Amino acid sequence: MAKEMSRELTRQQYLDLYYYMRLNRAVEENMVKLFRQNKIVGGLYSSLGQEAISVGTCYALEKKDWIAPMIRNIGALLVKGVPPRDIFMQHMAKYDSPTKGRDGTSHFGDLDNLHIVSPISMLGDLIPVMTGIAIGARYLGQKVVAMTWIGDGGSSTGVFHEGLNFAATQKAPFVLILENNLWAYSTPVRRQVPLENLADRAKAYGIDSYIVDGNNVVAVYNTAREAVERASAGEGPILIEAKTFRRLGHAQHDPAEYVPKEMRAYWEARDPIALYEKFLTAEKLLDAAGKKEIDKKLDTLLTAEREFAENSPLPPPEFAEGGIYCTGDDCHKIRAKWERPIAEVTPPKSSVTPVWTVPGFGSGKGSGGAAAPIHFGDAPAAMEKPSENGRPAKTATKGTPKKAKAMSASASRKTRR
Ligand SMILES: Cc1ncc(C[n+]2csc(CCOP(=O)(O)OP(=O)(O)O)c2C)c(N)n1
Ligand SMILES: [Mg+2]
Repeated sequence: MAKEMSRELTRQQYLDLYYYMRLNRAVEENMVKLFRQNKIVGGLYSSLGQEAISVGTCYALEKKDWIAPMIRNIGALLVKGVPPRDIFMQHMAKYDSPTKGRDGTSHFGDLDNLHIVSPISMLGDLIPVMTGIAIGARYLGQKVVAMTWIGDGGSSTGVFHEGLNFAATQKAPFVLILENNLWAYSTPVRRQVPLENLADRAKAYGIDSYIVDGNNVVAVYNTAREAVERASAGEGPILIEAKTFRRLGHAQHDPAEYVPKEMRAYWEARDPIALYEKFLTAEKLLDAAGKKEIDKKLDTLLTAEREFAENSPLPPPEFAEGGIYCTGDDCHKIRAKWERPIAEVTPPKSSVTPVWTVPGFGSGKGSGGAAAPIHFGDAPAAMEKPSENGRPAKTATKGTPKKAKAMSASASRKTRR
């Protein structure tokens, strides 16, 4: 559990968390209306009751940090700075949407400015991708943290385990939020994982984890902030299990009649926004007038954003044939942003002294016929004497009996395995 759940926030931070949770909910409520008017062309997922997780975790990041949201993380997109109109237009496949109408849900990102990687539908795949972002950024000299989210169901995919293990071995500055909302489609978590706490999965990779009440936005924020600071300080990846409940079906088509009534009633009484309003009122951070002001602000904003989205045209048909293949600079201008001298990691600095050479290795037609150096393994080969610096002499093969040479080569292969 988080050590410092009582970390004090500024008044503005408390109010920001409230505003973004309300915005998250209002954007999704607007989309339900659009869906029922047949204006949303793709599937529509809901994070009702889970807003504290998307908002509290993403709010713990800085602008330079990277996220990859999943379907129930619209709140994270909003905190990162995506305008609601982009979310509306994306779902309505409008021409002015980030993907210019090519997608009907939230498969879009912003690599240049907001540092958002587009979601990948294959559950778990974002874990190795975001690990790559984290270690790639470290290589470029950037001090950033990468974050993504996964469900209880998604935590049983193979790539979840491969990815988290890879992140752990690389000590990646990466924070993984596991939203345990008790259901994966119609499968209850207890029927797919023989664990009480999914945070225990972290033990298998030797990384730290936290368990947090996913319906308490301050607890979520404090836990995420601590994890982000630790990952950023080089402690390696951290897993946070946020316990919550999926209040609606998997998507709009699913009435979720398989959810026991008592379970629903228990969680409905723990609505994260209602709980937080109580806290803010008790702490005198919000009163009726303040709440009214936020209601009005949200209403004005979302009316304008929705109107903009509705007035955006659908893409022209001929547009469908473009943008299929990357055509270089006119497709995108992604360039590595070095924040350290490239010379630090490019030859000759980064080259490795050959450990030993094997005659004939790599001496194909195109080569000069010389023995190629072998870089693998730092253990001395069985038939070679270590040199003074502890490494086998580079020229050990010269004058070595044939048999010994063969064994030397096989020893190098063995070391590699
Ligand atoms: C590898 C993979 N398998 C199956 C699916 C289909 N699928 C999409 S969402 C989902 C359920 C996910 O449940 P969970 O991870 O608990 O997330 P939640 O929907 O509860 O947020 C499934 C099976 C998928 N997208 N990817
Ligand atoms: Mg789930």
